[in-house]
Amino acid sequence: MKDFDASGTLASAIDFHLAHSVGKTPDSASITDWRLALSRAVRDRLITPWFDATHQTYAKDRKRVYYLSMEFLLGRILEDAVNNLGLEDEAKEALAAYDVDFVDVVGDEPDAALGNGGLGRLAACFLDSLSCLGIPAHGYGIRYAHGLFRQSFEDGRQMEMAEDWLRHQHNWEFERSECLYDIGFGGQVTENGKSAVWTPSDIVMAQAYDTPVPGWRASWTNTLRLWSAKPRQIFDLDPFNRGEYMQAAAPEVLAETISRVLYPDDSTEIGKELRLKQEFFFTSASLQDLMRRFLAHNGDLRALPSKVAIQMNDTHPAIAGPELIRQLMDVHGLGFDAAFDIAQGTLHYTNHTLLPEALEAWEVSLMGAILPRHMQLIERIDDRLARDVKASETGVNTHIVDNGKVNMGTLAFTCARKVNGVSALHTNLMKQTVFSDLHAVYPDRILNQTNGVTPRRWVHGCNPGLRNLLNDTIGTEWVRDLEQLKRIAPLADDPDFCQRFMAVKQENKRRLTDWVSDKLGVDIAPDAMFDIQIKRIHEYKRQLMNALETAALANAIRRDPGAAWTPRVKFFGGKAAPAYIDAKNIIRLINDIAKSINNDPVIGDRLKVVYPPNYNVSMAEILIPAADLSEQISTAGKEASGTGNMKFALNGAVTIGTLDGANVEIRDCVGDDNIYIFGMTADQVEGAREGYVTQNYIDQSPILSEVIDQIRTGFYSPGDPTRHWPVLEKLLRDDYFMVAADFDAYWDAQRKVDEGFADSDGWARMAVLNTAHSGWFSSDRTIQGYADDIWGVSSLLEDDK
Ligand code: 9GP
Repeated sequence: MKDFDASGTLASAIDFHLAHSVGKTPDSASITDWRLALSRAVRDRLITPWFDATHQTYAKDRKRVYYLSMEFLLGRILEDAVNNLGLEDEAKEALAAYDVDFVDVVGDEPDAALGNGGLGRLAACFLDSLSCLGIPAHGYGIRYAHGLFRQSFEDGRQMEMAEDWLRHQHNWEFERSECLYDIGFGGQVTENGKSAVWTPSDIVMAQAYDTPVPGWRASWTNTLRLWSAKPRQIFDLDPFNRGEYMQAAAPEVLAETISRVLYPDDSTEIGKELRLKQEFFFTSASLQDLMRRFLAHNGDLRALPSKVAIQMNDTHPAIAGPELIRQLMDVHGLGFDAAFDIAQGTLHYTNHTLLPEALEAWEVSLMGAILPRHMQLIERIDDRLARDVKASETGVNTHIVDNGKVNMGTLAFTCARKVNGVSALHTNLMKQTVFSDLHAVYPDRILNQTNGVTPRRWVHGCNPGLRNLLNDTIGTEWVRDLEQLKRIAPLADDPDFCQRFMAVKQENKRRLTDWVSDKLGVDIAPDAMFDIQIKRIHEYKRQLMNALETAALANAIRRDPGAAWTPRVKFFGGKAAPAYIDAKNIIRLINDIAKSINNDPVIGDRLKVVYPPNYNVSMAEILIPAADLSEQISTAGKEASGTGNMKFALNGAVTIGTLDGANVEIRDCVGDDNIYIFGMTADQVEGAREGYVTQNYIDQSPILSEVIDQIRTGFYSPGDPTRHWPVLEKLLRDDYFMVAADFDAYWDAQRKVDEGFADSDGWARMAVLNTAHSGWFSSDRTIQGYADDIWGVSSLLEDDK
């Protein structure tokens, strides 16, 4: 392949782009201008490996992976690319020559917040690992004009503002104005001899934008293709000529609404028409695109499953089943059974939650109105399921269309060759609960792939001190082979190594301390234990339990300030879905508790509470390396996996957690002595439901009772004593996530943590062992598992060995 890097240093490329792409001279350039110039210069370096990977994929005609996801929570891209390409020193030096700080430049980039939380960030880690492993793959998603909302606090209340990541030029993507597909909605289906003809009433176009995704040192580079909705007709000239400008722009507005904004709900779905349109929009465009690519080289549609593996990330792209069948039947002329078999051989489905409210189900009437042809096909797929159910002689009763709703989980399961959960516990619960009937009918379909995180961003990028220590101690291979971290395990008994490891932690804590003082004006002591819970605010994640424990600890300190308290700073971070009132009430309570504690001179530095607004990927990159304690305290059985828990352990934080999701595997890896496990197991949680009375648990716990009374009497909201009653009312009426039942166990575990942290040598040992035994949680391992057990694909890098 021709080398497009051309010659020249990164410095000369930055100079070139500052002038030619940004149109500025160094003396007039702002930080944003420098960022844009650096981004262009770095992107240039990706072109050769990108073309090369594409060329090899076509030349070798091997099976490809298509990862369909409504969300890709990428965060910042520039610094990650610089790291991947090994350009950090060069970039720093080039900018320093103009007195420009690299950290300021990369920090200027807005997060690409095209996701809500764990599911979207997992997809981003998977993209990184697919490239790192050299597996030919495309990510497919939506190019939302506005990502996840920006959060601020006003008097402790969450306020939401539209996010605007595309306001400045977005320098990573390539607009493909020629790559367009029609996406239909509504209309009629007529029978035309053998086949059906769907005539949509509305058509929008999906236009592609491509972002290269480099693997480590760009040895392989895949593509993230995001779809943006465009009108078929720019505007209506007749109304425009009459001066009716709003009406003239109506087609444009209507179309662009589809890709305008990310739905801000995490783990809960609301049956909104626009959401269904978004799902179909990106799924149909992606399937049309991959079929075009496949057909350019293969005449035989039956070969599709041997050349293409499609992964449906949650049920959001579950319409892929009927849509692929529709394309195979209505566009390519296959019969239903042949089309179903091909689709089912090609599609796979990952389930990410068992929470009933998050399992998508669309009204048949809505589905029929928006996608009439698909509704017909869903009924045929349901007949196929009925046939298999009957043949299985299991006596189970399961349908896709039930009670006037299309159950998207059942649809995705029926149309998929393999279905996976995201941690061992979650996969077992899938088999026992939500999918037990389908599991009985298709016993070989469900398997587990425990989630993972990319070590490139989550250690190498965000924790330079640890990166350097690891490089000095075990060499650099751990970046691509995280199991190498095991080699530091024996050093947990080496005081010198432990001291260096904790010096890195201390430096990260100092960085965070400065950041908190700068951004929030709160002074914290870097020697205190940094105890961090960062994730979406949701009742099942139990930030409320953490807040109540914080208030209880403050009471204990006030009672006996002279005791030997282990100083703590409790960090909270996370957004609540704008319509999730109970979660927003919890945010306000946390902020009020923080205000009261932080201003109490009796408590002083023994306890501080910090809740920075607008938690996002970039903030996680500052918080996680500085954590001593990782809070993973969800009600057992409710958190499918978690990935934050893995990032913390990898960066040497010790977990306090329940036996939920991947915490179970973290415990198995790091060992019982290096984690604080408390609370009910998933079985015990279900066992405790019958006859559960919150008040009984409160009555049995003087510590919890005191805090509840304080909240009731307005201790934390003196000017407005009833402010937090809704939180109490919900807790007493419906403590579904069993905060009260687990509270005392949590309190006791926290006191053990206090003792553990006070023993600094013992704590250092635990911290080192957490990092040493986190190799299993690399997303490279996860992706290798998908490649071997689900997709049947292999690395193209292997060919060169
Ligand atoms: O809640 C799960 C989280 O536990 C998991 O780590 C993540 C990635 O698998 O997916 C989350 N699920 C969702 O966001 C919605 O299904």
